[in-house]
Amino acid sequence: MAVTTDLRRVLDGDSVPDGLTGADLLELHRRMVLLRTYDERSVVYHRQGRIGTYAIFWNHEAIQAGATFALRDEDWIFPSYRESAIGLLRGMPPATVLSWWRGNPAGWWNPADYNVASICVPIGTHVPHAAGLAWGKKLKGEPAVALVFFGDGATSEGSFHEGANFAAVTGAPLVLFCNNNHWAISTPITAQTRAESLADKAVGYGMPGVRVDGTDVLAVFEATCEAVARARGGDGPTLIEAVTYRAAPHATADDPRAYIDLARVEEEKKRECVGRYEAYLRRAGILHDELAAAIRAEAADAMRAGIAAAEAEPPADPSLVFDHAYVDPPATLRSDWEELRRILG
Ligand SMILES: Cc1ncc(C[n+]2csc(CCOP(=O)(O)OP(=O)(O)O)c2C)c(N)n1
Ligand SMILES: [Mg+2]
Repeated sequence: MAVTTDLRRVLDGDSVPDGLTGADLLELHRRMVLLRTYDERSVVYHRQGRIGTYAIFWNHEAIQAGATFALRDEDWIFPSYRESAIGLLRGMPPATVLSWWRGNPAGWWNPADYNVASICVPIGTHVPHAAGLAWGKKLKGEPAVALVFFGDGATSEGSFHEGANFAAVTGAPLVLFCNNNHWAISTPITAQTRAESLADKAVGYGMPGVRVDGTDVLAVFEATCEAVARARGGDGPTLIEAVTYRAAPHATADDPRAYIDLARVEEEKKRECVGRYEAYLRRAGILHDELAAAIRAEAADAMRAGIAAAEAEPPADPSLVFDHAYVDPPATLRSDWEELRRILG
């Protein structure tokens, strides 16, 4: 039985992955700080009633920044709700993502503008979409690859299996990126699977499976580079399992004290990914106090401008809920809409 339990790590030493310059190392830090700031501000905005329910990704910034740094602009990203702000790393304004969480149409983007697919809330249903897009790129002879993010819980869904198998048999240039944060809301990984590692599931599809420390941004980057090179070189998909721990509630609507081991959460927070990488950069003499403060201030300014722009958007027209549901709306939908319009005055 294949058991892939070794975790790939880079940050604990002082080596630098091949091909990364000092400027690249700093850019990775800037991206992680932007994501961290987005996430922490979003929790505050939620508490202030300025955005709706929000899926927190604190301590998952290394996964998101590290994996996408291995991509080219023509490569596609398929996010789940956990990677809602991934578009920021492709130049999407914070106001767009904040508008999405405000339920405002200003938050809908054209995926082709950024090569970032819509945020997927149903668990795993975007895996076949990503496999299909990647296969299409191969059929057209275009060099682009697709990378799809999903969680440990998604590996129990049919869509994950269908997408993984489809990508394998078609040799699609796809990276299947699993964030194993040990929880699917209140379901622990021990109740999710009897497999010792999620990476081992790759064996069943005939693709490589690798396991990486998901709080080590350079290890995530390296592992993703290898998977992307395989995909682009015509050798098909790879499954990456990034091992992390969910150090925040599932979302702002969740209270994990009912099920989580709070001592473990505190332990995990001590190794949180942004601080670990910052310490590495300081050891290497690349980051110092003044620069770190400037990077944080830049991210905070972007968020302040973002929420102001999102709040300046006109409120959504309620008819939108009805407009996009059916090509040929049934009569009952029309009467529902007329009733709502009467109520709204
Ligand atoms: C098809 C489907 N079933 C159930 C849900 C409800 N649900 C929302 S989040 C979640 C847990 C998913 O856990 P995981 O895949 O580990 O991702 P994480 O939230 O940890 O990032 C579930 C079951 C859903 N959104 N979609
Ligand atoms: Mg999970």
